[in-house]
Amino acid sequence: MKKFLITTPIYYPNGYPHIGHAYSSFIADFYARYKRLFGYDVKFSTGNDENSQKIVQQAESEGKDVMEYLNAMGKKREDVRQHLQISYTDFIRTTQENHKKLVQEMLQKSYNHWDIYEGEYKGYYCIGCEGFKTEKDLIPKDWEMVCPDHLKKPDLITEKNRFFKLSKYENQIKKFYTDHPEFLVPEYRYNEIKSFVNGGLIDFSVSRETNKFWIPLPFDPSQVTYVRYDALFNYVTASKDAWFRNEDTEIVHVLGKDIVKFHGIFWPAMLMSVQEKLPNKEFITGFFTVDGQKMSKSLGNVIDPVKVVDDYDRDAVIFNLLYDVPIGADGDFSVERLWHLYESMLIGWWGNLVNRVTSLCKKYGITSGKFNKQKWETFKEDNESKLLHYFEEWRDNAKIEEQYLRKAEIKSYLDDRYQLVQRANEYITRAEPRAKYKNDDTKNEAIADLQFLLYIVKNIALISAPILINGFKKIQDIFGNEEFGKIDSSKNGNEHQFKLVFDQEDFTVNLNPAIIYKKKEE
Ligand code: ME8
Repeated sequence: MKKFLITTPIYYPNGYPHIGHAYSSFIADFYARYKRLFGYDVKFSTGNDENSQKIVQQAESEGKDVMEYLNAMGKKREDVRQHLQISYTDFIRTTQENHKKLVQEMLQKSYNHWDIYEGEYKGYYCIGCEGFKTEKDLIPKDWEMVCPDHLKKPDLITEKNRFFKLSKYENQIKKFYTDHPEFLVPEYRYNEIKSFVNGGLIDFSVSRETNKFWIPLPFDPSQVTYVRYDALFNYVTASKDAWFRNEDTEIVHVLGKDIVKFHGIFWPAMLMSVQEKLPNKEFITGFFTVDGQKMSKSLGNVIDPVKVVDDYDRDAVIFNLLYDVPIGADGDFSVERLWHLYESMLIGWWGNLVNRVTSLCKKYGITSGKFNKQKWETFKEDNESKLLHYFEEWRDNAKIEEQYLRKAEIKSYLDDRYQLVQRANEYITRAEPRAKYKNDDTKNEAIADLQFLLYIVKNIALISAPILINGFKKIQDIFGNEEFGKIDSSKNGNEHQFKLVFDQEDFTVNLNPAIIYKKKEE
């Protein structure tokens, strides 16, 4: 079985996750579910980045013991991700023993390859970024030079550090980029990274002497790893077997534009140094603002994903985030927009279609869905949806991969799916099954149209299975078809079921019509 590993960044647990954190997790979740349905053995890792100075500060400011604080946050975040139905298989906390051990192993390997050396670091360190800064990284504010992201003056430090020889890998990295033209998506981010590398790479610090809480270097226990080094290796901790031992594993990282240099440049070099396999792909997301402003505690505009999922539906939130913004671009989140999309697209188009078709079928005692070649030709006519052309051969995963997934074109996947939904709505309006059913001459035609529409609804629902997961579950209940009811995108091993149901051109139903998305009371 082909193996697939998808990851989210591991988030700093110095606060509660917001809608931006949910965004990257939702994207990874879509991929994990999709790949499971198409027969991959999926590992999906996420977690908390705990070896960070700002966590120590946060715990201290709350008067808590650091480990106690981390345990509470770890539990809270895992609960949030479960609440959002993120189908991860591994939740990594970087204070866990196997991670520490692995990081030490990796450091030792790089050290043995002469890639880590001692030096003195004199310069700025921004705790917000957990990163070293040069003068040219800073911007002026109130007569001081500050970090552009955190608007705080970084600490000026002088200390003994160990450095990683990034410069040694410059040519190898360039070659890797040439050999893997689609490694980083979207392309404009890849171009930025390439031109950064063309500007010349300088070695970076991987350890500090200050904090005794972090992971000691095996070859110099007076030093502890710098968080950017240890955090990246969480991906290996999560998947040691799949990653290390299986050359065929497809590895995909999802991350935000804020950490693209670490993932696009440092990470490949670190892996080259320890002679491990490199990821196949990195999807770089943009950032969300809220009502046009950066999310911040002081502005009080931080969106809690749990609350919006409870207020609307998980399907509405994921749909809003992925439908409105192509992967890579920045976006804006607003509750008005969420409400609008929920009402118009989920309830108006999709929910209504399912309800119209299944209620009429139930009313007229129809107990089967049927494909019909002639009706299919009418349905297809003038339809622009690319998905339509793949609809007939949906099980040909390669085409969908090629068209949508390879370049993270999730927005167009949803757009094209919506064209099918619209088409089906138009079809039922034009077919006038209610009127035709009343007339003996046209009654059979009405029945055939509705049977055909049941087939269409079934397959559009299957296309939505990895994304509109709550609606999908409800449709499974409505259909009352045993095989259909068994499909579950949160678990490996469903592919036979999925194919079987997709291919069913004549199937029985035991309809139990219900509303899939409830109107929200204002
Ligand atoms: O950087 N819009 O953790 P972090 C969209 N621990 N996505 C957002 C976002 C927003 N407004 N805000 C955050 C770290 N994100 C490190 C990562 S990985 C080895 C170490 C998402 O808690 C986005 O994916 O600051 C970003 O890369 C990630 O959260 C950063 O989370």
